[in-house]
Amino acid sequence: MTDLLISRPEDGVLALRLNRPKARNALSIGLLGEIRAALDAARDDDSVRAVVLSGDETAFSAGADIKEMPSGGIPMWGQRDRLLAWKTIERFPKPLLAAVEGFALGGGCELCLLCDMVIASDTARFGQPEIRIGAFPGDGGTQRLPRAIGKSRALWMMMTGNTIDARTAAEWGLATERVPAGRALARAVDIARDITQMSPIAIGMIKEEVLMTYGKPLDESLSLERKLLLWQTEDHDEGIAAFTEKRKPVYKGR
Ligand code: DAK
Repeated sequence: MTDLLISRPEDGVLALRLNRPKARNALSIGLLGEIRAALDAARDDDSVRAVVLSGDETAFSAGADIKEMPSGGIPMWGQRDRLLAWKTIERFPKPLLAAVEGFALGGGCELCLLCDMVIASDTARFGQPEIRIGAFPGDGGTQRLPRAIGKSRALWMMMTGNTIDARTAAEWGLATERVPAGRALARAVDIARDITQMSPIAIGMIKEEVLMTYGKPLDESLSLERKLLLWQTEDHDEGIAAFTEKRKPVYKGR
Protein backbone atom coordinates (compact mmCIF):
# COMPACT_ATOMS: atom_id res chain seq x y z
CA MET A 1 0.00 0.00 0.00
CA THR A 2 1.29 3.43 -0.89
CA ASP A 3 2.12 5.95 1.84
CA LEU A 4 0.44 8.75 -0.12
CA LEU A 5 -3.14 8.55 -1.39
CA ILE A 6 -3.84 10.76 -4.38
CA SER A 7 -7.33 11.87 -5.46
CA ARG A 8 -9.19 14.60 -7.32
CA PRO A 9 -12.01 15.77 -5.04
CA GLU A 10 -12.93 18.64 -7.40
CA ASP A 11 -12.04 19.80 -10.86
CA GLY A 12 -8.61 21.39 -10.67
CA VAL A 13 -7.98 20.26 -7.07
CA LEU A 14 -5.48 17.55 -6.23
CA ALA A 15 -5.68 15.96 -2.78
CA LEU A 16 -2.66 14.25 -1.24
CA ARG A 17 -3.37 12.26 1.89
CA LEU A 18 -0.49 11.09 4.07
CA ASN A 19 -1.14 7.43 4.76
CA ARG A 20 1.07 6.00 7.48
CA PRO A 21 -1.58 5.89 10.21
CA LYS A 22 0.32 3.39 12.38
CA ALA A 23 3.26 5.82 12.58
CA ARG A 24 1.07 8.91 13.00
CA ASN A 25 1.96 9.83 9.41
CA ALA A 26 5.61 10.36 10.28
CA LEU A 27 7.54 11.77 7.33
CA SER A 28 9.77 8.86 6.38
CA ILE A 29 12.20 9.41 3.53
CA GLY A 30 9.92 7.19 1.43
CA LEU A 31 6.84 9.29 2.15
CA LEU A 32 8.73 12.53 1.48
CA GLY A 33 9.80 11.01 -1.85
CA GLU A 34 6.19 10.26 -2.76
CA ILE A 35 5.16 13.82 -1.88
CA ARG A 36 7.99 15.13 -4.03
CA ALA A 37 6.97 12.99 -7.02
CA ALA A 38 3.32 14.00 -6.69
CA LEU A 39 4.16 17.73 -6.46
CA ASP A 40 6.60 17.53 -9.36
CA ALA A 41 3.81 16.01 -11.49
CA ALA A 42 1.24 18.54 -10.20
CA ARG A 43 3.53 21.46 -11.02
CA ASP A 44 3.69 20.41 -14.69
CA ASP A 45 0.02 19.48 -14.99
CA ASP A 46 -2.12 22.42 -16.14
CA SER A 47 -5.26 20.68 -14.94
CA VAL A 48 -4.05 21.00 -11.33
CA ARG A 49 -4.74 24.49 -9.95
CA ALA A 50 -4.41 23.82 -6.21
CA VAL A 51 -3.22 21.03 -3.93
CA VAL A 52 -4.58 20.02 -0.53
CA LEU A 53 -2.42 18.02 1.89
CA SER A 54 -4.04 16.09 4.71
CA GLY A 55 -3.51 13.22 7.12
CA ASP A 56 -6.12 11.25 9.03
CA GLU A 57 -8.34 12.07 12.01
CA THR A 58 -5.54 11.34 14.54
CA ALA A 59 -2.59 13.02 12.93
CA PHE A 60 -1.73 15.32 10.09
CA SER A 61 1.87 14.26 10.72
CA ALA A 62 4.01 13.57 13.81
CA GLY A 63 7.10 14.86 12.00
CA ALA A 64 10.32 13.22 10.91
CA ASP A 65 10.35 9.46 11.33
CA ILE A 66 12.23 9.09 14.61
CA LYS A 67 12.78 5.40 13.96
CA GLU A 68 14.73 6.24 10.80
CA MET A 69 17.07 8.51 12.74
CA PRO A 70 20.44 6.84 13.12
CA SER A 71 22.72 7.51 16.04
CA GLY A 72 25.19 10.16 14.98
CA GLY A 73 22.35 11.41 12.75
CA ILE A 74 24.06 13.89 10.41
CA PRO A 75 24.09 11.72 7.25
CA MET A 76 20.34 11.15 7.44
CA TRP A 77 19.47 14.84 7.77
CA GLY A 78 21.67 15.70 4.83
CA GLN A 79 20.37 12.82 2.74
CA ARG A 80 19.92 14.10 -0.80
CA ASP A 81 16.40 12.75 -1.43
CA ARG A 82 15.23 14.16 1.89
CA LEU A 83 16.55 17.63 1.14
CA LEU A 84 15.23 17.56 -2.43
CA ALA A 85 11.77 16.66 -1.20
CA TRP A 86 11.68 19.61 1.21
CA LYS A 87 12.99 21.90 -1.56
CA THR A 88 10.24 20.71 -3.90
CA ILE A 89 7.57 21.51 -1.31
CA GLU A 90 9.17 24.89 -0.60
CA ARG A 91 9.29 25.80 -4.29
CA PHE A 92 5.91 24.43 -5.32
CA PRO A 93 4.47 27.32 -7.35
CA LYS A 94 0.73 26.58 -7.04
CA PRO A 95 -1.51 27.08 -3.99
CA LEU A 96 -0.80 24.46 -1.34
CA LEU A 97 -3.28 24.02 1.52
CA ALA A 98 -2.97 21.95 4.68
CA ALA A 99 -6.05 20.33 6.23
CA VAL A 100 -5.09 19.47 9.78
CA GLU A 101 -6.90 17.07 12.13
CA GLY A 102 -4.96 15.90 15.19
CA PHE A 103 -1.20 16.21 15.59
CA ALA A 104 0.98 18.43 13.42
CA LEU A 105 4.30 18.08 15.22
CA GLY A 106 7.93 18.65 14.34
CA GLY A 107 8.32 18.23 10.58
CA GLY A 108 4.50 17.99 10.41
CA CYS A 109 4.25 21.53 11.77
CA GLU A 110 7.07 22.62 9.44
CA LEU A 111 5.11 21.14 6.54
CA CYS A 112 2.17 23.36 7.56
CA LEU A 113 4.52 26.36 7.60
CA LEU A 114 5.30 25.65 3.94
CA CYS A 115 1.62 25.56 3.04
CA ASP A 116 -0.08 28.72 1.85
CA MET A 117 -3.14 28.17 4.03
CA VAL A 118 -3.69 25.93 7.04
CA ILE A 119 -7.19 24.82 7.96
CA ALA A 120 -7.16 23.47 11.51
CA SER A 121 -9.96 21.42 13.00
CA ASP A 122 -10.81 21.61 16.69
CA THR A 123 -8.76 18.44 17.26
CA ALA A 124 -5.58 19.94 15.78
CA ARG A 125 -2.44 20.35 17.93
CA PHE A 126 0.62 22.09 16.57
CA GLY A 127 4.07 21.80 18.10
CA GLN A 128 7.82 21.67 17.63
CA PRO A 129 8.77 18.98 20.18
CA GLU A 130 12.21 18.24 18.70
CA ILE A 131 13.85 19.63 21.83
CA ARG A 132 12.46 16.64 23.73
CA ILE A 133 14.64 14.30 21.67
CA GLY A 134 17.62 16.65 21.91
CA ALA A 135 17.14 18.12 18.44
CA PHE A 136 15.77 21.31 16.91
CA PRO A 137 13.29 22.10 14.10
CA GLY A 138 15.80 21.67 11.28
CA ASP A 139 13.42 21.58 8.33
CA GLY A 140 12.80 25.31 8.24
CA GLY A 141 11.02 25.71 11.58
CA THR A 142 13.62 27.89 13.27
CA GLN A 143 13.26 30.38 10.40
CA ARG A 144 9.60 30.14 9.42
CA LEU A 145 7.87 29.75 12.78
CA PRO A 146 9.11 33.11 14.19
CA ARG A 147 8.04 34.82 10.96
CA ALA A 148 4.59 33.23 11.28
CA ILE A 149 3.86 33.79 14.97
CA GLY A 150 6.63 36.07 16.30
CA LYS A 151 9.94 35.37 17.99
CA SER A 152 8.78 35.02 21.59
CA ARG A 153 5.96 32.57 20.90
CA ALA A 154 8.13 30.59 18.49
CA LEU A 155 10.92 30.29 21.03
CA TRP A 156 8.42 29.20 23.69
CA MET A 157 7.17 26.43 21.38
CA MET A 158 10.66 25.35 20.34
CA MET A 159 12.28 25.54 23.79
CA THR A 160 9.50 23.82 25.76
CA GLY A 161 8.14 21.48 23.10
CA ASN A 162 4.63 22.45 24.26
CA THR A 163 1.81 22.26 21.73
CA ILE A 164 -0.93 24.75 20.89
CA ASP A 165 -4.53 24.04 19.96
CA ALA A 166 -6.42 25.15 16.87
CA ARG A 167 -7.89 28.24 18.53
CA THR A 168 -4.45 29.49 19.56
CA ALA A 169 -2.95 28.57 16.20
CA ALA A 170 -5.61 30.68 14.47
CA GLU A 171 -5.14 33.57 16.92
CA TRP A 172 -1.37 33.50 16.44
CA GLY A 173 -1.58 33.31 12.66
CA LEU A 174 -0.23 29.79 12.24
CA ALA A 175 -3.64 28.58 11.06
CA THR A 176 -5.76 30.42 8.54
CA GLU A 177 -8.98 29.31 10.18
CA ARG A 178 -10.42 26.86 12.70
CA VAL A 179 -13.27 24.50 11.82
CA PRO A 180 -15.20 21.80 13.73
CA ALA A 181 -13.61 18.36 14.11
CA GLY A 182 -13.73 16.34 10.93
CA ARG A 183 -14.30 19.38 8.66
CA ALA A 184 -10.75 20.45 7.82
CA LEU A 185 -10.42 18.59 4.53
CA ALA A 186 -13.85 19.61 3.23
CA ARG A 187 -13.17 23.25 4.07
CA ALA A 188 -9.72 23.19 2.49
CA VAL A 189 -11.16 21.65 -0.68
CA ASP A 190 -13.86 24.37 -0.75
CA ILE A 191 -11.21 27.08 -0.60
CA ALA A 192 -9.09 25.29 -3.20
CA ARG A 193 -12.13 25.08 -5.51
CA ASP A 194 -12.69 28.83 -5.16
CA ILE A 195 -9.06 29.38 -6.12
CA THR A 196 -9.45 27.25 -9.26
CA GLN A 197 -11.93 29.86 -10.53
CA MET A 198 -9.23 32.56 -10.54
CA SER A 199 -6.60 33.29 -13.16
CA PRO A 200 -3.81 30.75 -12.57
CA ILE A 201 -1.22 33.26 -13.76
CA ALA A 202 -2.34 35.86 -11.23
CA ILE A 203 -2.52 33.23 -8.46
CA GLY A 204 1.03 32.09 -9.28
CA MET A 205 2.27 35.67 -9.20
CA ILE A 206 0.63 36.36 -5.84
CA LYS A 207 2.36 33.32 -4.35
CA GLU A 208 5.70 34.22 -5.89
CA GLU A 209 5.51 37.82 -4.69
CA VAL A 210 4.41 36.95 -1.16
CA LEU A 211 7.14 34.32 -0.77
CA MET A 212 9.68 36.84 -2.04
CA THR A 213 9.40 38.75 1.21
CA TYR A 214 10.63 35.69 3.09
CA GLY A 215 13.93 35.64 1.31
CA LYS A 216 14.75 39.27 0.63
CA PRO A 217 14.94 42.62 2.39
CA LEU A 218 11.68 44.59 2.12
CA ASP A 219 12.92 47.36 -0.18
CA GLU A 220 14.28 44.80 -2.65
CA SER A 221 11.01 42.84 -2.60
CA LEU A 222 8.93 45.96 -3.14
CA SER A 223 10.92 47.07 -6.14
CA LEU A 224 10.62 43.59 -7.63
CA GLU A 225 6.87 43.68 -7.03
CA ARG A 226 6.65 46.98 -8.87
CA LYS A 227 8.47 45.51 -11.82
CA LEU A 228 5.98 42.67 -11.88
CA LEU A 229 3.21 45.25 -12.16
CA LEU A 230 4.28 45.70 -15.76
CA TRP A 231 3.00 42.27 -16.67
CA GLN A 232 0.08 42.00 -19.02
CA THR A 233 -1.96 38.86 -19.56
CA GLU A 234 -5.07 37.85 -21.49
CA ASP A 235 -6.52 36.71 -18.15
CA HIS A 236 -6.14 40.22 -16.76
CA ASP A 237 -7.90 41.71 -19.82
CA GLU A 238 -10.61 39.06 -19.47
CA GLY A 239 -11.07 39.88 -15.77
CA ILE A 240 -11.57 43.55 -16.54
CA ALA A 241 -13.91 42.84 -19.46
CA ALA A 242 -16.01 40.40 -17.40
CA PHE A 243 -16.34 42.91 -14.57
CA THR A 244 -17.47 45.65 -16.96
CA GLU A 245 -19.88 43.33 -18.80
CA LYS A 246 -21.25 41.96 -15.49
CA ARG A 247 -20.47 38.33 -16.34
CA LYS A 248 -18.32 35.55 -14.92
CA PRO A 249 -14.74 35.64 -16.26
CA VAL A 250 -13.39 32.70 -18.23
CA TYR A 251 -9.68 32.41 -17.47
CA LYS A 252 -7.42 30.54 -19.85
CA GLY A 253 -4.12 30.81 -18.08
CA ARG A 254 -2.58 33.07 -20.75
N1 DAK B 1 8.38 8.89 14.09
C1 DAK B 1 8.21 7.54 14.09
N2 DAK B 1 7.18 6.91 14.69
C2 DAK B 1 6.29 7.68 15.34
C3 DAK B 1 6.40 9.09 15.39
C4 DAK B 1 7.51 9.72 14.74
N3 DAK B 1 7.69 11.03 14.67
N4 DAK B 1 5.36 9.57 16.12
C5 DAK B 1 4.64 8.50 16.50
N5 DAK B 1 5.19 7.36 16.04
C6 DAK B 1 4.74 5.99 16.22
C7 DAK B 1 4.94 5.53 17.66
O1 DAK B 1 6.26 5.10 17.88
C8 DAK B 1 3.93 4.41 17.76
O2 DAK B 1 4.47 3.27 17.13
P1 DAK B 1 4.31 1.78 17.76
O3 DAK B 1 4.82 1.86 19.13
O4 DAK B 1 2.82 1.53 17.71
O5 DAK B 1 5.09 0.91 16.82
C9 DAK B 1 2.78 4.91 16.90
O6 DAK B 1 3.34 5.92 16.04
C10 DAK B 1 1.69 5.56 17.72
O7 DAK B 1 2.30 6.50 18.57
P2 DAK B 1 1.79 6.71 20.09
O8 DAK B 1 1.42 5.42 20.71
O9 DAK B 1 2.80 7.56 20.76
O10 DAK B 1 0.45 7.52 19.80
P3 DAK B 1 -0.24 8.65 20.65
O11 DAK B 1 -1.51 8.97 19.91
O12 DAK B 1 -0.33 8.29 22.10
O13 DAK B 1 0.74 9.92 20.56
C11 DAK B 1 2.10 11.56 19.36
C12 DAK B 1 0.91 10.55 19.32
C13 DAK B 1 2.28 12.08 17.95
C14 DAK B 1 1.77 12.70 20.31
C15 DAK B 1 3.36 10.81 19.90
O14 DAK B 1 3.50 9.61 19.16
C16 DAK B 1 4.60 11.63 19.75
O15 DAK B 1 4.90 12.47 20.61
N6 DAK B 1 5.37 11.37 18.67
C17 DAK B 1 6.65 12.03 18.46
C18 DAK B 1 6.47 13.41 17.93
C19 DAK B 1 7.79 14.11 17.71
O16 DAK B 1 8.68 14.13 18.60
N7 DAK B 1 7.97 14.72 16.51
C20 DAK B 1 9.19 15.38 16.15
C21 DAK B 1 10.07 14.43 15.39
S1 DAK B 1 11.66 15.15 15.00
C22 DAK B 1 17.10 18.36 11.44
C23 DAK B 1 17.14 18.06 12.79
C24 DAK B 1 16.02 17.59 13.44
C25 DAK B 1 14.84 17.42 12.75
C26 DAK B 1 14.81 17.73 11.39
C27 DAK B 1 15.93 18.19 10.73
N8 DAK B 1 18.30 18.78 10.79
C28 DAK B 1 19.50 18.91 11.49
C29 DAK B 1 18.28 19.10 9.35
C30 DAK B 1 13.69 16.87 13.45
C31 DAK B 1 12.51 16.78 12.93
C32 DAK B 1 11.38 16.12 13.62
O17 DAK B 1 10.29 16.24 13.13
